[in-house]
Amino acid sequence: MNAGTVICKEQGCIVQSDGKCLLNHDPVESCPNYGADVEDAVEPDTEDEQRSAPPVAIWSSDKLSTTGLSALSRRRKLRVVALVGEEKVGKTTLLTSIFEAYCKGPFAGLTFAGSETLLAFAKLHSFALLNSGRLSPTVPRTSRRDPLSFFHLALARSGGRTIDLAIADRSGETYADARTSTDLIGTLTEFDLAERVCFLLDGARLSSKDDRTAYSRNFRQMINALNDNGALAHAKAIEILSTKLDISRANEPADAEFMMEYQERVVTDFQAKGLKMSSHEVCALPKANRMIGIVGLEDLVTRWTMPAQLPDVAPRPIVDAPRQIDRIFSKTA
Ligand SMILES: Nc1nc2c(ncn2[C@@H]2O[C@H](COP(=O)(O)OP(=O)(O)OP(=O)(O)O)[C@@H](O)[C@H]2O)c(=O)[nH]1
Ligand SMILES: [Mg+2]
Repeated sequence: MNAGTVICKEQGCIVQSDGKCLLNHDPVESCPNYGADVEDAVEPDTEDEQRSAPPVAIWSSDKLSTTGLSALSRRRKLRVVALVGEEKVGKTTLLTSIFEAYCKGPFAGLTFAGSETLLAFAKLHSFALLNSGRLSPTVPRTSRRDPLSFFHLALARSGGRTIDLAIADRSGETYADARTSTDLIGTLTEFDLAERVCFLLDGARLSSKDDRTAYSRNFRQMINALNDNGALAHAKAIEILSTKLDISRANEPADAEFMMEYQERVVTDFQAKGLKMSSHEVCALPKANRMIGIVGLEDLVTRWTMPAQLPDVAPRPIVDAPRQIDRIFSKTA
């Protein structure tokens, strides 16, 4: 106990220093003034004042909520990427693999320059480490109860310019629900924030003869539902990322052909509907065949961090302009 802390209400009693009751109570605890609430009786010292000051928020470095993201977006210019797909397609694994690539050093021509969600990344990454005691690397399932969360990565180019990525992750069940109950689509705020939407297509399920019919129908249905309800209207780019190449490549060539054709058909159909869609293959965690290695991650990071296209500000020629200068300009333009 601090020698200066007053513990008795009786004026002039210094029991806290000499251990004796001024009113001669023995033991001192039997004195009605001893240990009474002395807060009002004494002037708060600076330490007490500091203790009663409002708490200072410390950045937890855990995953960001939508509110946290909006606070960060006031400090940094963020590029938001939404990872969309049904459960166990590999959304969380993909973002963990990107983080892991930067743990090893520069990747895709960029260097790790910080993260506001370092703890969240480290928590996921720990499941892939040998000292986790697991026989095979994994990530924990994203629960339906978990709200939408964002992971932040600041990546620096050699020239010094930094690009801030915010990658959105949520449970696959929520997307599966939104596919059938389209009134839920309005609650999926990632589509309002994301400039890039990535639909993850499970290569393992698509290349399996048993699963592919229902799965390929559901996948299209999800994009259709989101598009028809305006969720994809803000996206500048939409990607189909077919995952788990290590499993799909192990299947027969006819299955691989089916996958390729399916992806091409989906891209062509949605491009015809006006979506800026492209398709790519990724393998973020080649558990089934390590020989395949990590595939498509470098290209993916390059696309996500590509310099933004500058808007075309060249003046448009004016047809049948009344002014001579405009007519000359329309000939040269
Ligand atoms: N073989 C293989 N397995 C993978 C790959 N990517 C992810 N997985 C596995 O697929 C399972 C699901 O991966 P998650 O990243 O949790 O999938 P998710 O889309 O986040 O799933 P939810 O959290 O349920 O929405 C895990 O066991 C991963 O280890 C891959 O490229 N190859
Ligand atoms: Mg997940």
